[in-house]
Amino acid sequence: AFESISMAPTDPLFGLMAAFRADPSDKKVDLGIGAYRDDNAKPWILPVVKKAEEIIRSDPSNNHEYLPIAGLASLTSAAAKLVFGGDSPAIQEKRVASFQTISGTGALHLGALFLAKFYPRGSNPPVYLSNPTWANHHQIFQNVGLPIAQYPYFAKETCGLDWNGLTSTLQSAEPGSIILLHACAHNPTGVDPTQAQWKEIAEIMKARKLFPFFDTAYQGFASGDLAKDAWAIQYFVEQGFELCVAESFAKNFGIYGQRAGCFHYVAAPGAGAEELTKRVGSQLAILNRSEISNPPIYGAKIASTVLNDPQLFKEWEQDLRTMSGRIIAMRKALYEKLVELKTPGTWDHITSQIGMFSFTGLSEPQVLKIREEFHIYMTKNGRISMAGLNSKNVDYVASAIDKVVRE
Ligand code: PLP
Ligand code: TYF
Repeated sequence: AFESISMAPTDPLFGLMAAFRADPSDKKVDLGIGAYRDDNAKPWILPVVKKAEEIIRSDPSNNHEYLPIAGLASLTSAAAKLVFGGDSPAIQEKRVASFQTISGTGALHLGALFLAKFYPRGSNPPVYLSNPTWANHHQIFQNVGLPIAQYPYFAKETCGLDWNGLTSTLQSAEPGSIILLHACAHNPTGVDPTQAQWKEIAEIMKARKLFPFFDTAYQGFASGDLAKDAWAIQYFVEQGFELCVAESFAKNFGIYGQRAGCFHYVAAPGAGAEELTKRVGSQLAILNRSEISNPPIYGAKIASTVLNDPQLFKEWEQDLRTMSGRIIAMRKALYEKLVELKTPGTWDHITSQIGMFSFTGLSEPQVLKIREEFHIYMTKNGRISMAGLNSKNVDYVASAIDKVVRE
């Protein structure tokens, strides 16, 4: 049946990881994948996660049974409080439907599927993705048959936000269009709108009747402050939007492979909101059941144990500050070394960008050259994962950048 099937390209990011592993050089540096590494370039199990695992294992009632379709209730309720705030009126008014998913990717997929099936498709308005965005966004929304459009996001000249491009595109977007927004620590650029800019974005979206879908994969990981990293979402909820959120616990708990995440639907305030949320939830349950039956239990228990215990929660915040603090220190070290070397160009964006990634501004030929000559691996668009930098390799990376920029 599949004689004419074409060969799909390999995933560029996973290809980059494989090329790094195959490189025998002892100088090699992995700035590819967005996963946290400690100062010895090793994966880091958060101390609070180790504690939570001990608690789970020593609980005599622990088992490996199936979770309900909507997932672990103690996780989904704590996850909602984490993104929307502990005293969120939306939660109090019971207009939030929360489902545990296969990490952030699964949350995006459940949301995309729900939108493809139930969002009013009158004139078939598109889902707008930022340009650039996390490459998987394109596939996730395309795979459920939704039309894709893009809004400009990154200004090459400044390595900052393309504010005019962004706002003029939203202003001319067809009413009803769905706008995918990165809540914080934009992947791949590391560029976030300011709070004043978020307010303007909300104003335009309200006036143009655009539908927000937030992707939050870096809460607490970006600034080290959980509330600050959720500010944009909480502002939009406060403004009365009906919206969706895809929440990942991969990065902020360092439980990547456990696939813990949540999808949230929030109804606009007003009469009937609670009843509408129940109906939406009933349909989400059918979708989750047909896609995954029920979500995985172990990562959910880890996150739930930490989120529901005030003492562990405090320790988690400390671990988040350890990760975000090390990344911010590496940004500063890289910047200072480039300045010291008088590397041609401006490098302020290295320290003004936020989160796991930095868009260096290096061109594709420069990226390939730095890989061949210096064994430093980054994605072709010049994105580096800051977590791959450490006190032992940052000077080496800076001098390699310096050399390819001068060539
Ligand atoms: N969204 C963005 C922007 C991401 O960068 C990521 C991970 O890199 C995700 C979502 C979801 O990742 P996961 O499915 O591992 O939670
Ligand atoms: O580095 C990035 O941008 C991510 C990494 O399930 C990643 O794409 C890898 C696997 C996954 C989610 C994210």
